[in-house]
Amino acid sequence: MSRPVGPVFGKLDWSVTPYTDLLQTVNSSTIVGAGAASVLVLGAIAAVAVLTWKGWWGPLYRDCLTSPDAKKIGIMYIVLGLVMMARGIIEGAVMRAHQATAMGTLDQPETGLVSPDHFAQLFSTHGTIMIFFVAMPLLIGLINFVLPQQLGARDMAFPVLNQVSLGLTAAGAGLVMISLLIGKFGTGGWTMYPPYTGKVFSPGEGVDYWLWAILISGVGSTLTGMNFAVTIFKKRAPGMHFMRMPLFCWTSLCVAIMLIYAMPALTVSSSMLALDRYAGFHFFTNDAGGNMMNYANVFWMFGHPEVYILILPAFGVFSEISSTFSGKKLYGYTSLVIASMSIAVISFTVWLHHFFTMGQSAGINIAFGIATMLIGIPTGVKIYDWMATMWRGRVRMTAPIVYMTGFFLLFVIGGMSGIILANPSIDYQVHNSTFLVAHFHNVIIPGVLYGMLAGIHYWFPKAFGYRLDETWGRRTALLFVAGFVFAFLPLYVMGLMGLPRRSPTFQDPAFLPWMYAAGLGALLMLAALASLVWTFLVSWRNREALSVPGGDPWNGATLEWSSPAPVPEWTYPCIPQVTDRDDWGERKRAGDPWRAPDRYVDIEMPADTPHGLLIAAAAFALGFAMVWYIWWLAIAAFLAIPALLIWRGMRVIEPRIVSAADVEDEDRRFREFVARTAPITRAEESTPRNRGVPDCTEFAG
Ligand code: HEM
Ligand SMILES: [Cu+2]
Repeated sequence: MSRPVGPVFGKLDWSVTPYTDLLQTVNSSTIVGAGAASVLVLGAIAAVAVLTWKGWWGPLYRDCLTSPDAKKIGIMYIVLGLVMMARGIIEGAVMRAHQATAMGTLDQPETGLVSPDHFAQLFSTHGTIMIFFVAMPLLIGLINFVLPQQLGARDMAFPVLNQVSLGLTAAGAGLVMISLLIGKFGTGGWTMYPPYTGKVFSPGEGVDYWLWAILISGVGSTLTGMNFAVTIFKKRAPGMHFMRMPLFCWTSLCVAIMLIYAMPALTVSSSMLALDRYAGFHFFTNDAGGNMMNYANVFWMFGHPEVYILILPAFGVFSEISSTFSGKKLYGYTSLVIASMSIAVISFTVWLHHFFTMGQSAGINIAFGIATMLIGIPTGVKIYDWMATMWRGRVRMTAPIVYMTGFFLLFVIGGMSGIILANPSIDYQVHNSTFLVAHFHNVIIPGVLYGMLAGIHYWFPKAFGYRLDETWGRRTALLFVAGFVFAFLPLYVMGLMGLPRRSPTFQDPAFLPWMYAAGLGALLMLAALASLVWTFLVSWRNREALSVPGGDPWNGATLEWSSPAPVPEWTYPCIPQVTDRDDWGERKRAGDPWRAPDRYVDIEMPADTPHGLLIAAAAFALGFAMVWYIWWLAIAAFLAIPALLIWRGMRVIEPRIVSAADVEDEDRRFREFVARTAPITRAEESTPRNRGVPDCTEFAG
């Protein structure tokens, strides 16, 4: 529907909230809609109340929101990703609940928990959130936290730009969140294909919410890619040659390069769609010479590399933990480097497999089908390398290893179904069915979700100084694995039986048992989410017993394990001189790894600044104003961004100096702690005796 545009509030009026829908018609769909909006409002009120009651506004502002420290920025990204993940998983469960109750008849197709339009909004927000505001923040956050530490650097190359990137991502997430309460989200799926999402078929604000969330956060991710790349090229510690970098740094480099080349394609396709919608262009319209295939091509030029942007950091995590938790050197380092880089490169040559059925010739389909299958080779190499790493190691079944085992079992199935889909003639049979939904969840959940959760569990002590509870950690991991099996394997079957994806209804009772199984899986996923929250809570309550000030709780080999936990803001008292791959491990082998540096110097840290926060606020205002046609606000916000940049550019910004004496003081206390603490063996790692000081003589790997 088209609304009148007022001068002050644009298209906004009181009728845009889901409460209006509820007042007009009371049914399960409007109740779910109003309920979701209420959760958002109550959650925001609760957050404000807690911050005020505890007096946390000041610390939040000073220590987090204005900090350019990559470690803190990383943690904020991860918190953002986890909050959005809660929404995404709940939406997944609501969709499963809907489909489990959605068997209609040909005369009366519309049944089930939510209305068809509401269902369409759900899969659109769910997909958008999971890709852009869960997977991306989790992996960018993890890289932010880990990469500089592993490189032996103090921070990213451009700390304030980093802050801005986080702000832009959060602004995009905020737009998707606010669409729960104000107006509606688009119904075109996470890809928002035109012409359906053009002005003619989608006149409301929904597609615009998607567009601005994507445009704003997309710029943030492009900047992040540049920041990561420059950091890797310029900020490695002396002696850290490329072939000495830990594998997680290599996969971060792949991600950086892919972000730089892939994200702009998304920005372009979204900008063109925005021009169609706002300015009457017809790039993708049905008439006047528009052609939606241009959208499909440009979008997937981003979209396919994107899925490898999502998966490669997880591959990095698995490389680290397979080696650490089996107490062995990573098998096939060079082949893993080559495999990662080949995946990054080949991933730019396969985009057409997302639309095999959209009209190109068989010859073109074959070329892209073969390119797609090729990716299986480097991926297979990796799986073998990790298995060889663990082979004959003394593998400790920690939570990260449970995730990794789940990944081994499930990801291979997902990869195989990908190879099946890569065959164009098979794709013709199952494309757009729930077979595809099963396939991509089958790679994305073991890959991204398990990988990131394994990484969070692994590096958590470095960030907060205490370990996560192992028992609950393992339970969470097992629940995520079991939940996946029930929620998604039935979708393969239903897809082969002919159920299209995104179906708000179906009429064949043969689907019902599979729908119920999938619904049970979604319940298990919800239980896993609750168990994850519980893991954090239990560990926090138990933080004294779980604390590992020694900083090396898993007897690791890479540099970040040489610092205390939690890691100080300057990370290293002196920038380390690297002489080997797995430098920290080699130092353990040589004996006396915790030797103090010869001398301490003053450390320059970037000064805190509110720029990221202000730019985020301006970007959010810009997006919101554009969605609702509030032109004055859009212009003001649009001008505010360059004004903020110029303001920063005009000022002389003094770095903050941490004096050598302070650094020495803290470092000495750390080394004294290590010296007087009894080292523990790997067998005792998950007992309360683990204080983060491992027995170095055990370090054979
Ligand atoms: C954790 C439990 C999850 C559940 C229960 C779930 C459930 C669903 C359901 C029911 C759909 C709609 C299927 C259809 O079109 O028929 C869907 C779509 C989708 N999901 Fe999930 N999902 C989960 C996790 C994830 C994760 C972790 C990601 C990515 C990181 C993800 C990404 C997507 C995407 C991209 C779509 C496609 C949206 C579209 O059609 O445009 N999901 N999911
Ligand atoms: Cu693809």
